[in-house]
Amino acid sequence: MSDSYETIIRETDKHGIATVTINRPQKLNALNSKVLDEIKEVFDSLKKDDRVSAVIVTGAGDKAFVAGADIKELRDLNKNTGEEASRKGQQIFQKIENSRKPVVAAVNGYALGGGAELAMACHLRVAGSNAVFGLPEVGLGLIPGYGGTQRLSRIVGRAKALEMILTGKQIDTEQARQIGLVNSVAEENPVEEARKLIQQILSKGPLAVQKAIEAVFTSDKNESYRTEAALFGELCETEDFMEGTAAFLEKRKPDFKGK
Ligand code: CO8
Repeated sequence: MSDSYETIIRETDKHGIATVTINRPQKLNALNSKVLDEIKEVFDSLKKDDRVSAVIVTGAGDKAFVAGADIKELRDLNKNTGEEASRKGQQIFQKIENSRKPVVAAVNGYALGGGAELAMACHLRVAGSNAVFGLPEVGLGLIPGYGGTQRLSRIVGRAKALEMILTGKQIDTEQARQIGLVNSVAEENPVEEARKLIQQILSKGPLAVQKAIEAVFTSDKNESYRTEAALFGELCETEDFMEGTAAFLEKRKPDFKGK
């Protein structure tokens, strides 16, 4: 079965494993409002679809999983709309995490900023040898705003999370595996590796699998996500944010003033 969206491809195989492919390869699958709306739509529909038992999320093309939120769209945000946009994205990503059907990210290239946050909202992550993870937001005068400050700390621990968030540095597949950001590394195709992992899970008691996911995520608190969104919004009113995003679009180094 295959459904098509404007920026997403949704397919389901005979085992009930759905694949959601973010499909904007010319912009390295960057998350604009349309993509986010369609991620919400597709996860609402997957939840209701009894033929679907598990989901793989991946990116179109051979270069990127998702290279982040669309920086061009970020430029127009102010304090209020920035906070709102962050909350909206957080709520969409929470839909993924709240899925009781296992969701595995198959990371095939750049997973930066919002892209890394999307991968972290999935329950498990499989990476190809060309995967690159990073939270480059501070280089744009921003912070992660789709739950990354919370999820990265939970997945890899606060010290490693802080190091990645404060330096904005990129790490490769092997480094991501070493710190536990990636569950397994695909020799060849990460989608096929994700499928194998899911097949192991689907051979277990389906109700137990659902309850296990629910139990593992039960301690996550909403308040910390609200704080992240409010801080993200505050930064949208700074000169550093205007400079950081302008510098990216003009393909130059930013000149931050701390204002
Ligand atoms: N947004 C918009 N366009 C993008 C993005 C992006 N995040 N990433 C890549 N593109 C575009 C480029 O502008 C380029 O477009 P064009 O061909 O029209 O110039 C095209 O994709 C191809 O990219 P490059 O030419 O840059 O490809 P390279 O191979 O030279 O570089 C990189 C690949 C290193 C991945 C580079 O594209 C890059 O650094 N991208 C941006 C990465 C980044 O900073 N991501 C974080 C964005 S901020 C974020 O995600 C915040 C999340 C929280 C938001 C919360 C509320 C809204």
